[in-house]
Amino acid sequence: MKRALITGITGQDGSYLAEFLLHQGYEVHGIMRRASTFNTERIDHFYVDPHQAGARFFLHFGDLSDSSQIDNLIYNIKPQEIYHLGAQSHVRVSFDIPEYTGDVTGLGTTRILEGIRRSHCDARFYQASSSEMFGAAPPPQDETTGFLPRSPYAAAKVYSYWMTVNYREGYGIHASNGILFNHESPRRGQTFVTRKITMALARILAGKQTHLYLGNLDASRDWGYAPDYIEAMWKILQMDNPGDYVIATGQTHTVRDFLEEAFEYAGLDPDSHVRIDPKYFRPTEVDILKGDPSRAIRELGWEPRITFRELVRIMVDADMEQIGLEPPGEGKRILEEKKFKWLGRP
Ligand code: NAP
Ligand code: F7E
Repeated sequence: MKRALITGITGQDGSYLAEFLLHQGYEVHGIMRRASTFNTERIDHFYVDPHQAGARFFLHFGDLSDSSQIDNLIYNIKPQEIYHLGAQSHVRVSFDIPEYTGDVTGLGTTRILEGIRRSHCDARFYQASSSEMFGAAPPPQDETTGFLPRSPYAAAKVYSYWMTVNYREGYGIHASNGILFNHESPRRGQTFVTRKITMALARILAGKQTHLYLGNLDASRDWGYAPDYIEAMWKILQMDNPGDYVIATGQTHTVRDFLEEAFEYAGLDPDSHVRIDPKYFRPTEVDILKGDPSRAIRELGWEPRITFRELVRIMVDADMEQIGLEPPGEGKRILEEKKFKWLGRP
C-alpha cells in the first residue's frame, strides 16, 4: 500500500487530494496546525478513528515554521509521496504579513525538502507552485514563461519553485512543480473572490445580506475546478521523471464575468447589490492570467473536464443548498454527469 503525506490537509486542495488518494487505496497522512482543530470542516466527512482496524487516514500536528517536527514526521512516516500544499495562500493578505508569508510559503518548502534529504527518504515531492509567479508576464503563460511576481506571496512561491528545481538537480530527488492556475470549488476559502461572490449571492437570496463589496473587477483569471486539478497533481508524481507542469484551462475571464454569470444563473441583477470598496484593491495587481496546459495534456494525458460556466453553476448550487435554499440544480447535474467517483461531497 502506498503512503502519502500531505501538508495543508485542511485546505481546499488538501481535503480533495486526501479523498482522491484514499479512493486510490493509499494510506494518507496529513499535517495540520494546532489551530486547525477548529478548521476541520473540509475533512470531517471522511475522517475515521485511526485506532479502527484498517484505518488509512492519519492526522499529525505540525507547522511549516517548525523544521524539527517536519523532520520527525518525514522520518517516521517514510512516505513514498509528499504533496506540499500548505501555505499562507492569500495574495492580498501577503501584503499585510510579508515576513510571515516568506517564512511559511517560502522557507516552509525548504524545510520539507531538507527533511527529505536528511532522512534519506526516497519520497517523490510535489510543490504547489502557482500561476501568480507569472505576475506581469503577458499571456498565454506556459512552462517557458519567465516569472515576474507581483506580491510577497508570488515572490515566496518563486523561491519555493527554484528550491524544488535545485533539490531535484542537486540531490536527485524526484521533485516536481505543478504550476496551477486558479482553481475553485464549494470548498474554496470564503475570502477568495469566487467563493466570496457565490456565498454572498446565496445570502442575498436568503435575505441575510443586501450588498456585496468587491475590489478590482477587471482582473482576468484562468479559473478551473479544484477536483480536476487534484488529479493532475497525482499524475505528476506518477511520471517516471520529475518535471514542471502548467495546469490550466487555457480560458480567461474577468472577475466581472464571474459575477455576472453567477448572478444571472440565480436570477439576480449584480448592479443592485454589488459595490466597490477600495480596501480590496492590491498595491500591485496581476491583470491577466491565461495558462497554456499543452505539456500536461501531451505528457500527463490530463485535461480539465469542467468549464468556467459549469464551475459557476456548481459553486452557486452548493452555496444555495448550504444556506437552505433550493438551487436551480444545473451544477448538481453537471457533477453527476462528469462522475468524479472519488468525491464524497462537493
Ligand atoms: P488553502 O485552502 O488556503 O489551504 C492552505 C493550507 O495550508 C491549509 O490547510 C492551512 O491550514 C495550511 N497552512 C497555512 N499555514 C500553515 C502553517 N504555518 N503550517 C502548516 N500548515 C499551514 O489553499 P488551497 O487553495 O488548498 O491551495 C493549496 C496550495 O496550492 C497552496 O500552497 C496554495 O498557495 C497553492 N495554490 C493554490 C491555487 C488555487 O487556485 N487554489 C493555485 C495555485 C497554487 P489551516 O486550515 O490551519 O489554515
Ligand atoms: O483574487 C480580484 C483580485 O483572491 C482574484 C490563490 O489561491 O489563486 C489565488 O490568488 C482576483 C484578483 O485569488 C476581490 O484583485 C476583486 O485580481 O480570488 P483571489 P488570487 O489572488 O488570484 C492563485 C493562483 C494562488 O496561487 C493563490 O494562492 O479577484 N478581486 N475583488 C478580489 N479578490 C478578493 N480576494 N476579494 C475581493 O473582494
